[in-house]
Amino acid sequence: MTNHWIDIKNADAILIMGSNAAEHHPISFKWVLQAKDKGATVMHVDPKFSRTSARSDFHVPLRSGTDIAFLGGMIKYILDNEKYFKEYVANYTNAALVVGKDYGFKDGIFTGYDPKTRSYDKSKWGFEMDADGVPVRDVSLQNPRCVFRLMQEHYSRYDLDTVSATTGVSKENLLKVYEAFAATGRPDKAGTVMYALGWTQHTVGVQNIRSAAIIQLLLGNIGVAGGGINALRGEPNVQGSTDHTLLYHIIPGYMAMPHNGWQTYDEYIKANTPVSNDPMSANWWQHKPKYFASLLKAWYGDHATKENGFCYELLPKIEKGEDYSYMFLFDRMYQNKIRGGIIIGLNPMNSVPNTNKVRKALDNLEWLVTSELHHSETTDNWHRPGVDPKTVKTEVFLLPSAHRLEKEGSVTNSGRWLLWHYQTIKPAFEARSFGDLFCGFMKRVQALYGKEGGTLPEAVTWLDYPDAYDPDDLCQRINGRFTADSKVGDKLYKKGQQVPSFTALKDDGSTMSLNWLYAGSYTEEDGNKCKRRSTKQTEMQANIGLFPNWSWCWPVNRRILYNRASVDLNGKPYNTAKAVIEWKDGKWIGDVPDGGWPPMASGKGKYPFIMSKHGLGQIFGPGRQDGPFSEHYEPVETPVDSNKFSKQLNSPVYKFVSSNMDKLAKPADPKYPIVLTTYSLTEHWCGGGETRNVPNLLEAEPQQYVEMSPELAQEKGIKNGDGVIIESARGKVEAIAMVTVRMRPLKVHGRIIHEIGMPFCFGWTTPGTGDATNRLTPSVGDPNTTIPEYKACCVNVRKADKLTELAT
Ligand SMILES: Nc1nc2c(c(=O)[nH]1)N[C@H]1C(S)=C(S)[C@@H](COP(=O)(O)OP(=O)(O)OC[C@H]3O[C@@H](n4cnc5c(=O)[nH]c(N)nc54)[C@H](O)[C@@H]3O)O[C@H]1N2
Ligand SMILES: Nc1nc2c(c(=O)[nH]1)N[C@H]1C(S)=C(S)[C@@H](COP(=O)(O)OP(=O)(O)OC[C@H]3O[C@@H](n4cnc5c(=O)[nH]c(N)nc54)[C@H](O)[C@@H]3O)O[C@H]1N2
Ligand SMILES: [Mo]
Repeated sequence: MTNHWIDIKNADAILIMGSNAAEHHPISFKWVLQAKDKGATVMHVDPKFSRTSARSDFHVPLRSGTDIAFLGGMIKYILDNEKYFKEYVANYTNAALVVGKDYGFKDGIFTGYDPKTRSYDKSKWGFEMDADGVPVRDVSLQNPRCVFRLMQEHYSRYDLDTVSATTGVSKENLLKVYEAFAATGRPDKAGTVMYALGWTQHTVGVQNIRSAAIIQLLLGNIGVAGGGINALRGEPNVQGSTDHTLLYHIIPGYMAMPHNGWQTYDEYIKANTPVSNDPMSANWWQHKPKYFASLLKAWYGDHATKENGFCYELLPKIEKGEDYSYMFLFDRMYQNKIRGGIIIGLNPMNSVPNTNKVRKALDNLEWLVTSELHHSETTDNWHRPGVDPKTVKTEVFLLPSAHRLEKEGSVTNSGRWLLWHYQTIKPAFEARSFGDLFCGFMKRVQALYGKEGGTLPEAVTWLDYPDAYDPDDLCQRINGRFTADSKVGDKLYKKGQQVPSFTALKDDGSTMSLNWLYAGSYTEEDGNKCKRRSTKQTEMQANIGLFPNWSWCWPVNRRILYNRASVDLNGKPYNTAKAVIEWKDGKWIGDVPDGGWPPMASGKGKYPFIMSKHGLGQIFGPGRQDGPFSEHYEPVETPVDSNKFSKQLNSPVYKFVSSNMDKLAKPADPKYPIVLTTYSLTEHWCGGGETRNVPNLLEAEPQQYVEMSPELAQEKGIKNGDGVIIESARGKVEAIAMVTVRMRPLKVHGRIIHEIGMPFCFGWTTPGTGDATNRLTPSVGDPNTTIPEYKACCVNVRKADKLTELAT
């Protein structure tokens, strides 16, 4: 989230799109309803009517996978009707920058596309630079090559008729949302966007969010109270796990994963440290070497020195351009290229797409280590239905895990707040927390490498790994310490003391930190700030509910990111009634500003979007794999055979794996004419591995079902409660028909398209409940993130003669 949970109450308009916030993020809804009570308009744009829709002012159904068409139409509406916040757009976004001559867009493809590699050469999307290497700007927005004009041209195709025919949303409904949300393009109004998987789980997932970013920048809604782009994060600590990187392509603090193209420390630093010649741009990532060197110091301790590149060369490096995310990992496993693995804290045999394939892939492992609370479809894959256990060679180790109530540590919520999670009771018997398990495990691996050597043993033996898991010590290391006596301002810090902030981190080896973004969370002065529970705040802070002394949030306890965009060039808040910061008597008051520079009018200020190279909000986003502007493409499996916006049907760069089990339906395939979307349930948790073992939750939602409209049910001769079979190009799933007006038939390309919806929480280890919905979904993903397209694929549905998976 750019903002935080409480801040939602400050919104004048709330667009909930691609999330079922009331059911899956109930904490958010307390604040949504407070805003609504004060007059905010709450809108839910979603294929399915849910409890979120019920509490919104209105629900607008759309066809899954058409959000860019919907949002592109909103961009056009804002531009045509001059609803945008002109001063903000000109001063704080890159609308005024002039784009280089190489950029162009034709027939649905941006310049720089290579059909052989299915990828773009992003250097074609650069800005024009002046003689000093500073981007050329035209704040009058008249230059025909400036971002503003190119955006106008790009989205001119997104007229109401075309958008309506693509999305299945009536023109009246489109206008209802556009008008209500665009009304926040005034300095004294704010609109917020709340999204989750309905936007991300698509082959155009990142561009869905880019569309929202463009809208929010046009309306001046970033950096302000009640505004922002707010990702409602999923698993309880998914924000923390992203920050500390349970991902293959980044390392803690959002720095790139080393690959074989960067063999030395210097090569890594050169490739990853952006340079800006613009004196107005803070270009914050110029400090990356300090954060990276401190991270290496935290990993390799005294072994890491400036002379040996802080042991950079010991780090394992991925192959440049390779994808190591689930879809690709399981594909490698399917191809017999992986011998063993550790799967802890997830149940991929239920939650990964094309489950029939991944279940088979897992059979190829010689050994598998799991740690669980229960038996799951993953731990027990070797004796799944239809498989003779004697034919499966995998040796499975199932270690008992401590439950979260038996663990202690920090949890980071969607608003980037760090909260301390206290242990309630000690783990029973041999159950261990992940930290405990891994400390013991790594110590043994280190001892083995110490004794037996091997290839590059120092990579393991030199790691500064704690002897035992101690969450308090780990939080201190995450914050970072001085590794030599150091001075910050007038204050002397001793070696071993905590760094006060990331501004104290150095690239000379005198500091270590496991995550620069968390520096400041555990200091000498204040101790562990995750534990802070003070409601003390100034009147200005209380006015918008900042609560700066309750927990701590990254970065530097800034509660609203990019908040210098909430003030004018003189530092005066655009919206005085809900000011976030203000320049008063020579200093900033309110929230922690994005850098302490004086206001821009002083001539000594900096642009507010300090994390982007040019300091400006990116309406034109040249860093993405699939284009600098968003563009509607159909999902990879689509019920239509053309794209009304261009000749290009699907994203030209979406990711996929191909094997004999990765079949896809053809566009408008008559065998699979119905759109399927999938989602979580209030009563279960994700793949259900945990909640199916909780009797009262299972009683509340006992069986696999499929939601379908009465119109579709009638067409197919299906009655509410009937057993049905849903079939895709990859598999079949049994379900009970839930015939409901919550799903609506939609008029798309001049004909009726049906969409159905299914939860994905049921699995065979809980007898009679049904089995994985993901046996239907395809292994295709977003080109930037490889998140699978769980939210849109094509299927058919028919009445079942007999059910085998479901108890009747
Ligand atoms: N009770 C409960 N809470 C949970 C979870 C749980 O399993 N149970 N899971 C947690 C996790 S890990 C996560 S990631 C989050 C998920 O939170 P959400 O993303 O809110 O949940 P989902 O149910 O996956 O999907 C959200 C909505 O997207 C809609 N949708 C589907 N396709 C599209 C589309 O193309 N466009 C648009 N606009 N909408 C679409 C669905 O109809 C659904 O209403 O919830 C978290 N909270
Ligand atoms: N079709 C479809 N598929 C989806 C999605 C969708 O919307 N549609 N959503 C996707 C999303 S957003 C997510 S996050 C994934 C979730 O996918 P998974 O992460 O695979 O699902 P969970 O059911 O949360 O699995 C967690 C497992 O960990 C166990 N567990 C719980 N606590 C602990 C613990 O403290 N220690 C250990 N060792 N184990 C524990 C539980 O018993 C459970 O078996 O699913 C994805 N898959
Ligand atoms: Mo999630």
